[in-house]
Order: sequence, then structure tokens, then C-alpha cells
Amino acid sequence: MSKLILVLGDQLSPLLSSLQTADKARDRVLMVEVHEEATYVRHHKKKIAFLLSAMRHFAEELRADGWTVEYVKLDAPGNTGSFTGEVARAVAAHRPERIVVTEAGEWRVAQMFAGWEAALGLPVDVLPDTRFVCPLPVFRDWAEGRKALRMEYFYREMRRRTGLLMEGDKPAGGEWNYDADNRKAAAPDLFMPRPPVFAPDAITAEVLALVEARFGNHFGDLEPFQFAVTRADAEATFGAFVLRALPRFGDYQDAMLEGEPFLYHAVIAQYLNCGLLDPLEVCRTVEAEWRAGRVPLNAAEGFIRQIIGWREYVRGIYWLTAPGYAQRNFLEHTRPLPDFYWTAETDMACVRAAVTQTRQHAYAHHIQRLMVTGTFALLAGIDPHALHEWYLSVYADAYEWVELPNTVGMSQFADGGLLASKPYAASGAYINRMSNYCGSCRFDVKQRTGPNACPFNPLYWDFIARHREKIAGNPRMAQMVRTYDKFADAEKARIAESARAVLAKL
Ligand code: FAD
Ligand code: DLZ
Ligand code: SF4
Repeated sequence: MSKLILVLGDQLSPLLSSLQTADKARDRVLMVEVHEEATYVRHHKKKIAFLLSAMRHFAEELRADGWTVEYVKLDAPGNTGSFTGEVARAVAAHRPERIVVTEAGEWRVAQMFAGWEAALGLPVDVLPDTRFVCPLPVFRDWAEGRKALRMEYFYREMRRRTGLLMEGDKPAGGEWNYDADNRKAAAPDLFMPRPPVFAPDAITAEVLALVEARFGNHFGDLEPFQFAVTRADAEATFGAFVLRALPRFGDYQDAMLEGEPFLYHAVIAQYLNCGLLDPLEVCRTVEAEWRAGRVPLNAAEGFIRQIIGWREYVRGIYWLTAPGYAQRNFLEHTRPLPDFYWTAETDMACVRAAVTQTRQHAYAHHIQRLMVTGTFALLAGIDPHALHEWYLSVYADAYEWVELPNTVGMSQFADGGLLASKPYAASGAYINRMSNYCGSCRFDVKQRTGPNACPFNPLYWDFIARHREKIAGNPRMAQMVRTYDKFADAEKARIAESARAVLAKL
């Protein structure tokens, strides 16, 4: 009697727990391309193509390794379009003894798994996802009874747990966190490293035609398609990053530059999140680079913190709060998402750059997501759920477990401060300090009010005024509330009027 091992599109790892418990000689792997997964939010065309091509390549890898793989293509006759429908078909065809699956990355899919035992009449084993550093029960124990769940303290636990950048029980270099060294603005550089590009092979070319035919009206440019779709190419991308960009990753982590979508970032989240790269392996490589003296500590620590700190922490928060977190709206924001999040047609140079590169590459780096599209939405009072659906659909690395806490918690403060210690509200001065966007913008970043003022400016002060009740008690916001309170009444009126004018145009 055999098992049916369902491997999802974000589980493309040979060391996956479900595969580890299976027997190549007897059990059958099932992989399915389903319409529902491409459309529960209308994913960017490039994201769909990336995932389907990576799935097809992984299936080939498994077959070469001796597995029996049943692979259902999107356009296969009889494809029901859903995980549940495809698992039911495979059960009817092969009569396995049980279904085995590694836990899903999204609550929505975990709910599907929960219904299968009753619906299909056979046991369903859901195994922990061991690709993460922090098992979910460990996160729950850590969170239990804490008033505030700050990433920094969780991160220290993960440093101790993994031994990464530790000297005995002390952090390497004496500090846990070197972020204070990481706030430099970047200058344009002809020799700026770029992620390697990979020409589509025959498998990818077939997928690109399929995606164009089925999802041609989704957001985003399908071509040029340059992502890695195999483990070897994803590793080459990471290797190139380590060699060329990692040494400056820390310094320029928060920088933004016109025409430089990737800067010194790794551009690997899409590979980590679908299983082509292993997070711990990546961190061990970075640590080794530091120990070999090729990378400064602030860069190695900054990078490792993003992965064993932030990435693990947001996953813990997601599962701790699911499914209610998606509905949080502490600031009671209800404005619809402006069209320019899709069209990039706005005079705001910073937002235009972020949305344009998102359309082209299904990528924007963290500070663009947080401090440009995120902060604008926060200041303008955009419905956090609509924004969540936008982030989930437009980025190649987006899955709900990682995107939702970043959007609803970190970026929109919609959880009232469970995740972030203060709202990421900022005026145009922040973007001006960290980028060169403002120089080519039709707005003036120095003006607070009036038709030529940078829209972030009146919206920022209007945000403080509108939410003063909810934020004045926050020690990190109190100073800004006091500054607003000191403005003359006429200035307050000008701010309100300018903010109204900006919002009216959205
Ligand atoms: P780098 O800057 O090179 O960082 C290295 C790695 O660290 C990333 O690949 C990623 O795995 C990890 N990392 C860094 N920051 C975070 C973070 N805040 N949370 C989790 N992991 C992090 N990341 C996603 O992987 N998927 C998402 O859907 C996603 N949505 C986001 C939405 C918003 C509103 C914000 C503010 C951030 C979001 N992030 C998301 C986090 C971060 O922006 C991306 O991980 C990063 O931009 C990916 O690019 P990179 O690989 O070049 O990262
Ligand atoms: C994102 C995605 C897409 C577009 N298509 C598929 C698919 O056809 N088959 C599949 O197994 N997975 C796909 N995925 C990834 C899933 O949405 C992801 O595995 C779930 O959200 C669970 O995390
Ligand atoms: Fe963005 Fe304002 Fe700078 Fe224009 S002036 S690029 S809108 S921050």
C-alpha cells in the first residue's frame, strides 16, 4: 500500500519533510498546476511563470532521482483547477493508503488539508515544515505571556539556537545588531552589481506561452523572463550576490536609487520561499565569508538578521494570529487602493519608480515596499486589506505567511503595534535622505503645503493630526505629536487643506 505525497509549488526542496518520510520505490509524488492558486489573488504574470517553471524543473529533478512523479499541467485534460479536486482525482486513480503533505505556508491551504480526511476517506498526515529555523511550537512558547513580541529579542534566541555569529554565548563583535552602521545613502555606480540573468530553456518557454494565454490580463510584464528556475541557478544567483554585493549589503540596505531596482540586495526571497534555496545554508555561507575576512560584520549580521530574525519572526506571527490578522484595521483606514499602484501613472517619482520596477521585475526591495508604497498607503489611509492583496499578488516572493505580517503589521500598523513599535509614517524628508528620487520629481520635497509640496508632507502631518488619539501615547510618536501641536492654527489649516487636495486626486 502506497502513500500519495503532495508537493506544493512552494515546497521545491529535496529535503522536504514529506519526501523524507516516503519510499521512492513504493510511493507516488503528486504535483499539480491549478488555476485557483494563480487567481485567489491575481498574481503577477512573472510570478506565475516562475513558479510553474520551477515546479516543472523540480519534478524532472525528482524523476531523475528515482521518484515516481505524477505531474498535472495547467492545461491537462480533466484538470479540476484546485488542490482539493486534483488530490481527489489522484486518490480515485491510485487508491493510496494515506496522503502525506508538509504543512502549507498559507492558512487558506491548511484549511483545505483539514477537510480532506473526511472528504476523501483516508488519513492525511501533515508534517512540520523543517525548512524553517524556528518550529512553530517554539515560537508559540517564546510568545506566550509576552506583552510585546519584539523581533530583536526573538532574533537573539535564533542566534543562540543556530550558533550563527556567536562567540561562545556572546554575539560576535560584542553587539547583537549593527543597524546603526547601515543607514547610508548610495551613489550611482557604473559597477553596481546586478543579479545574473538566465535565458528561458524549453520548459520555461512552454510555461511562458501558457501563462500568456491563460493569464495575459494579469498585472505585470511576463518578458523578459530572467529568473533562475532550478536549484543550481538559484545557487549561482546567491553566489554572485555573496561575491559582489554582500560586502556592501549592510551599508546600503536602506538606500534607493533611480534606475537601480536591485542595488546591493540579494534578490533571493523568491528562491528561499519556494524551496530552491535553504535559509540556514545561505546564512552559514554568509557567516563563513565573514569569518574568512571577506565581508564586514555589519553586512553579515544585517543579512543573517533578515533571515533568521525577520523571516522566521513574521512566520511565527502569521501562524500565531491566523486567520484574524488579515482583517485587522487599527487605524480604521478604508480608502480604496489608488489606480497608480497598478499603472504607475503618478507624478510622485518615488512611487512611480517602485511600481514601474514591480511591474517589470515582480520585485522591489524592502525600503521601497516599506517606505514608498507602504508609507504612502499608510499616510493616505488606504484599506490595509486591499493593500495586502496588492503586495500578495505583485511580488514573486509573496506568500501570505511572510507578506501579511509585513503589510498589515510592519507597514500599516493595522495590528495596533503587535509587530512594530511605531507606525512607519514619514514625510518626504526620509525618501530624500535615502534616495535620489526627489531631484527628478515634479514635487518639492522641501515644501510642506501647497500644490507643489511633496504629497508625503501634508499627508504626514495630517496623519499625525487624524490619529493623535491613537498614537500620542506611543513614546516614539509623542515628539511628532508635540511638534504638530506647536504649529500655528493657520499652518494646521493649510496642512489639512493640502492633504484634502492630495486625497481628492487619488
Ligand atoms: P534582501 O534585502 O537581500 O534580504 C535578504 C533576505 O532576507 C530576503 O531574501 C528575505 O528572505 C529576508 N528578509 C528581509 N526582510 C524581510 C522581512 N521584513 N520579512 C521576511 N523576510 C525578510 N518578503 C518576502 O519574502 N515575501 C513577501 O511577500 C514580502 N512582502 C513584504 C511586504 C511589505 C509591505 C514589506 C515592507 C516587506 C515585505 N517583504 C516580503 C520583506 C522584504 O521586503 C523582502 O523579503 C525583500 O525585499 C526581498 O528581496 P531580497 O531577496 O533582495 O532581500
Ligand atoms: C503561487 C502558486 C501558483 C501561482 N500556482 C501554483 C500551482 O499551480 N500549484 C502549486 O502547487 N502551487 C502554486 N502556487 C503556490 C501555492 O499558492 C502555495 O503553495 C500555497 O499558497 C501554500 O503556501
Ligand atoms: Fe517622492 Fe516627495 Fe521625493 Fe517626489 S518629492 S520623489 S513624491 S518623496
